[in-house]
Amino acid sequence: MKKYLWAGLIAWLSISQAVAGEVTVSQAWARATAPGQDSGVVSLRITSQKDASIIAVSSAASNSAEIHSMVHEDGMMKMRALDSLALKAKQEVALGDDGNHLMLIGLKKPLKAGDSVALTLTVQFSDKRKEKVKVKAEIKPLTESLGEHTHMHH
Ligand SMILES: [Cu+2]
Repeated sequence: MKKYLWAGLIAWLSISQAVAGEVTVSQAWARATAPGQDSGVVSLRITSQKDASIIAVSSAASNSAEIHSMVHEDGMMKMRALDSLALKAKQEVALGDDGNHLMLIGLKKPLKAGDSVALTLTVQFSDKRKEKVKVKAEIKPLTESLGEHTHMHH
């Protein structure tokens, strides 16, 4: 009788752990768009407790969302869409730094400072289990140092 109780308790514990979420996102933000700009870059920091990868990004704010890396090609920096981005267990990955960034393509309306933009990251763990991670990125004012991201797409 006691054995069954323990089995039940352990099963319950593992379920509640999965629900608690093994992926945390912090410092999510995007820069406001300039007039005529139809894409935006979201910066964020993400940590997974287990080996995993981001396999998809989506946002209701844009037609599509992609993870890009910057690559040197023919002496020029170009952006390349990644199918997935690896997350090593307990290692923070910064998107928006060192070339990798998250891009909203085909914005349905401009990103305005003070608003926020919601996106969903689909993370898959090495055991094929998936977790959808909701992210709310705060939109910060546009400044002079916009970067080249938005110009290199076209
Ligand atoms: Cu990009």
